[in-house]
Amino acid sequence: MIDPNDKNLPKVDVEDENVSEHVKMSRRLFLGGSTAMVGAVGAIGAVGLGVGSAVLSSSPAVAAANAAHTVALGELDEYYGFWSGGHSGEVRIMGVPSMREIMRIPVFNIDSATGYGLTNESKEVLNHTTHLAGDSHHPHLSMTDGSYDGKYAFINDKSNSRVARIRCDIMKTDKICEVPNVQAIHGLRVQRVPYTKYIYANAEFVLPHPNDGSNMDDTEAYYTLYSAIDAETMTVAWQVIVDGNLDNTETDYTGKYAFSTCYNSPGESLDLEGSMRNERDHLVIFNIERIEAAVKAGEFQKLAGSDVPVLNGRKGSKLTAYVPVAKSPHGINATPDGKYCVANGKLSPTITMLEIAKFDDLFDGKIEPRDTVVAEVELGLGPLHTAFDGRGNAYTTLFIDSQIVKWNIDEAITFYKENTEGGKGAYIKQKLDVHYQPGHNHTTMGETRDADGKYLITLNKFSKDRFLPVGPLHPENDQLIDISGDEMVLLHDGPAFAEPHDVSLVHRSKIKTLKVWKRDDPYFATTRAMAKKDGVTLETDNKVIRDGNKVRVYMISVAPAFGMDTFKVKLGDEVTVIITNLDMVEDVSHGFCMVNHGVQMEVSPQQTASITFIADKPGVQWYYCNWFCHALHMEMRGRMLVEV
Ligand code: CUK
Ligand code: CUA
Repeated sequence: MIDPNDKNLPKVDVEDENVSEHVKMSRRLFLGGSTAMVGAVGAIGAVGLGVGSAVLSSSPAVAAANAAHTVALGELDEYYGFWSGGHSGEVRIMGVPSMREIMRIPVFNIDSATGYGLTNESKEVLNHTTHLAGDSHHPHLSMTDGSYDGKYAFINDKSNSRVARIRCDIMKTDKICEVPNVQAIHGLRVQRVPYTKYIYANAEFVLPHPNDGSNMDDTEAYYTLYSAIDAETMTVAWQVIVDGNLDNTETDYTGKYAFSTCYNSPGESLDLEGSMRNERDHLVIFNIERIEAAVKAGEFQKLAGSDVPVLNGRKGSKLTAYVPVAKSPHGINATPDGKYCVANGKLSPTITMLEIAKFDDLFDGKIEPRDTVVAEVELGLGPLHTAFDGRGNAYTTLFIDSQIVKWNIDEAITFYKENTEGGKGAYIKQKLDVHYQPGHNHTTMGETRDADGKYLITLNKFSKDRFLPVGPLHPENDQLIDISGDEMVLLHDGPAFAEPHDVSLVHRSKIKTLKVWKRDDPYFATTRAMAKKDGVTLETDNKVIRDGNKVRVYMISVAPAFGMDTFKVKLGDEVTVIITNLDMVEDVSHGFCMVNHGVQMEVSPQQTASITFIADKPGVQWYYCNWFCHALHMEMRGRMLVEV
């Protein structure tokens, strides 16, 4: 993330006539005319850059937009928002435009409400990992023919190099892939066309290989890899070695190409200064057909400790192409018509726009890498991510300027081609102040063919003075903006706990969830197999099975009672409690909590859930239902009698 105090920030010369007025303007205001202001992060937003801002006015446009976005009591939102939870490790579902938080989905974190990370079913999902922490950045849903198909959501874990899958019918994490040979999975996108066969994942940090401590000083030999993960099996299909540090990634609308922003293009710099020294970094384009052919032809190696085919995609390889783009590119976003992708410059006031149809010629050697560039668009300071409305406009977050800039794609291309002085900056339609320091933004259906240009969410890293103070740690501020008209209108401030990086906004017609679990759900298939071995029918039996010092306690639950109000074990036994909720009524979830044992879990209607613990305390140990289910919910309890 950019520190506005950083002395390495792009220096914008306000006297330079090649720098357009709006950049000078924002830079001047950022500097506040005196160096004393440079350190005043808090002042950036507070002074209000005021370039075309409509935020605080009470114009008819604002009033109309506010009325239009109101979701009346009892009514449902039009969109699901899948919010990443950053280093909380989870995913959150918000309703848009109401901005009501509807559900949390634990993914890489422990969750005491649902028992995720504690139950046997969730431990299986987590591969019995010891890492119960995560840093989730990029939630993206599976697609067919370039639009959401409602099957899965995927999200990366930067902190433990994983990718997780969430089933959208039950909204639970159901598989996690640990990516070998790399550290810090950051960028993540799905294949859009013809369907999501692969999830593409960037590993950010370069490493020596083999990373066994033998070659840590040979920094020239460090590299990182790009991974394709099979969306069904959630295993890595292949990896490609690249030059530079991979940042974000994106795919096209044909299925032929994926592309990633890379900073630190020399590849060998491990420190901040070195990684910023190049004037240009690059976009690396992956030719998926060629990569798959090379895998088939056996043109790969394997790295120590994994069976994944690893291909060479460094500069000069036929599998990749490297296109120089604006310094330290961060976000990479494809337009909904599939024509262009834009690499956001971060340390440059510009973004680089490439024409995807030219990639064929590039790989055939007919044109040079820079021939794919159709515009360098000057927007303002700290462009990080860009979203689209499907009407030819783009919306880019300016981290340092604390603004969203709306610009017209065709006009920017024409301006770049003709370089008409009079047209300078005319492609910019509006700059709207946001509060403060935006990272990602996302439009409704904006990463699909069905971009509908209704709302934009901006995920702002700082909230400063916008909410009641809650101590040194502040929430972030997720703002909702109406983009349906000519003018962007800010509608809503949404405080958010650490740290939504990214969001996907999905029309509600695309998501079909189950009302109650299906009894044959694969989520508890392992538990069902265990019951079968024990001769237990989950749906009817209340039974205690002893197997040495292992005890399996099977019981049903029907509001407001467990199938057993007492069971006996011996001190030191390893106890597994397996509960099957026979309630058919939607919303009647039960829970199981064994007091003083760190044991709790959710058992929703028609679900089976199990949890294992040691009976390490003698005597009476109470258990109870911890999800409010019935007027007699408090009475839904029982005793585990631990004999010595
Ligand atoms: S990154 Cu956080 S603001 Cu991880 Cu997508 Cu750009
Ligand atoms: Cu069952 Cu509360």
